[in-house]
Amino acid sequence: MRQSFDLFFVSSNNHKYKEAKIILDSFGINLGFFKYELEEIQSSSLKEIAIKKATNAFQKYKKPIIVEDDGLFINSLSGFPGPYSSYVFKTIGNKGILNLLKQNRQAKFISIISYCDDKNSKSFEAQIDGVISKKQNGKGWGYDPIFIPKNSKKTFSEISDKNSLSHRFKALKKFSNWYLHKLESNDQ
Ligand code: ITT
Repeated sequence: MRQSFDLFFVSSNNHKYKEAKIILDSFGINLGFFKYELEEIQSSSLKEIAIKKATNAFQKYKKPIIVEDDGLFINSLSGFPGPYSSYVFKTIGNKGILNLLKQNRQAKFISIISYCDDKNSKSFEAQIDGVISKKQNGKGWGYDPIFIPKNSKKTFSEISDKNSLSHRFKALKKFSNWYLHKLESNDQ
């Protein structure tokens, strides 16, 4: 039997979808997946990149969709890798990042969730502060083995509650508040 979804997540990244699905399930939103690598514009603004990805995704699938653009911003590297996080992970990876850092290890993850349908285009931004660990700890995906969220001693890879405190959780929570309200108003 085919399942029917309220909303679709468009991304090339299975990890992002899996986390988004768990988070939105907890708000009662049933999230489907279109696995597709959307073209990314060159921009220093995550929001601009996310909005463009969302518009393109809606034009392609003609269904209510969300996309997400993330960046890891490291203070002592003036915000690098920021909007280039995906490319930097694929090239120098966590080892390369660790080699670049000295004392100041402050960093933050930012998530932008962009929604698009035939009437609306909306974006929601959230961040989580933290530090970059001295070595890789745990077996998570992406930068999880080197990112320690504020008030924790463990990396994202080592904690069990990442999905209730991450940048993704916070941005999706803002999105859900808006989206569920929109559905309610449409029903009246
Ligand atoms: P899209 O197809 O959705 O664009 P992507 O992997 O290219 O997938 P981004 O452009 O948003 O996604 O890249 C951000 C990169 O930052 C991503 O590839 C990961 O390496 C990393 N990243 C983002 N969120 C993360 C998280 O929660 N934990 C670990 N790494 C994360």
